[in-house]
Amino acid sequence: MNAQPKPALSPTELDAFWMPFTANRQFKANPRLLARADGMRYWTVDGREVLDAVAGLWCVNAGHGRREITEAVTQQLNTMEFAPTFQMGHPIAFELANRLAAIAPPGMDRVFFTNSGSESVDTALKIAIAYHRARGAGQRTRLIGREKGYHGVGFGGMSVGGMVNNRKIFGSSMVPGVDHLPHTLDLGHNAFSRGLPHWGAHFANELERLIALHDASTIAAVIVEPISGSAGVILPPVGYLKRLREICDKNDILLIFDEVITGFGRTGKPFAAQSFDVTADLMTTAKGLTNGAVPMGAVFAQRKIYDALMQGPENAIELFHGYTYSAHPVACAAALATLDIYEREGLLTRAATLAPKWEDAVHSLRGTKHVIDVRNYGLIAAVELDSRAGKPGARAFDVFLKCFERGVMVRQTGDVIALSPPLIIEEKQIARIVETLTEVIRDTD
Ligand code: PXG
Repeated sequence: MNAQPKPALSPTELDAFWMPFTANRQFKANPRLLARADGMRYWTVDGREVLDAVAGLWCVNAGHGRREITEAVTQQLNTMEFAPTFQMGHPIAFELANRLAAIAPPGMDRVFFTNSGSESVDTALKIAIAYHRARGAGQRTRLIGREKGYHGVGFGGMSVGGMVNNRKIFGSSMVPGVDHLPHTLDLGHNAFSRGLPHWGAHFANELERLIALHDASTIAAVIVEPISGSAGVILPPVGYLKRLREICDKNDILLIFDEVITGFGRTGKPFAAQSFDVTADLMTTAKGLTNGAVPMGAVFAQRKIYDALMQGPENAIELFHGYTYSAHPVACAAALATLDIYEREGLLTRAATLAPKWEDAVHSLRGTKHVIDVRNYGLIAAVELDSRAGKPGARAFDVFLKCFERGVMVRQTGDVIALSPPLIIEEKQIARIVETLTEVIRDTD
């Protein structure tokens, strides 16, 4: 099926939209415009088909154009387009929270709704601080993130994040009292590991060093992505997350897993916490929650956290936090329809079934010119290229462009090509992605 070609936009028509995380001038000189999507594919405005190897931006886990979601959203818009959730409620918000609690890691059965991953992160950080205060430990306000971490772009998420370009120009505006663990990427020890690397669990012990420096009594929470996405797919060494959990437990520090990209089936279980058998105290999600169809995020909390905050007079608001669009009815309808699809089609565990084929396919890139590492887990992979002298990121950007020209959409970050296809992917499409990538890398200087 071909999309109807649409007239191209003239250069001046591209001016007004200040594009996010984009080289605006470069893009506008040679725009890549998408017009339509279905299943595993996009079509460009000029009708060219592009295989989606990144689920949009790690969010369209059930593939594009899911009619059930469209219908649920349409029906909700026709019934009640908006309802407040401050001192009011609407039934499907409660239904969705219950459905999410049922697939969550053990004990995480309280759900706070947001509209994005960034809002989920800032919400979780605030809940962590409020929790300690409610228990009489109001001095626990320090937050610990990790180098190369990405937790969105709010002030809280930026501060605990560890990607230099996202931080350096806002340096003096960071949330105070934040420190960072070292990242766990080490090509010297772990290049071309299949699945989780076996070397590096000891990086978790750095948390003890930070505790010795700041004292546990000042630390509210540690936030990490179980698998980092934006920094170029960094996997936790075997035993690393368990060790973090132990140190947090010993010191009464909350552990927050940022599962914005790992949530909803990406790792082969509903959440990475379940794949790695480590449960956090708070868990941030977004993206796959609605299959990307409507913006929505959700923070999952252990019941003990919710209960600790349910104190004071009954008429008192317990947590002064929330968004006009928390549990927006249209987003709730999209999320419920999405969960129905995930469950009916077994998508929350399909990545585990496909993972061995995916792993073999992506590791076939080992030995290709420029390739210095391949990393994978579930339906995630990264191919790291050596950088051109003095031009970090340039080679991978060329690869990204050429893949797009040859009909495959990948993501580039630094000199890493990241892959995170919709969970409905078929084996022949895995082969197509890897063949295209191999050819393109071979053809790139
Ligand atoms: N936490 C994590 C772990 C994320 O990956 C966010 C928070 C922020 O979510 P919002 O919805 O506010 O953007 C993210 C977002 C990429 C890529 O290609 C990753 C994200 C966004 C855009 C691109 O790796 N992650």
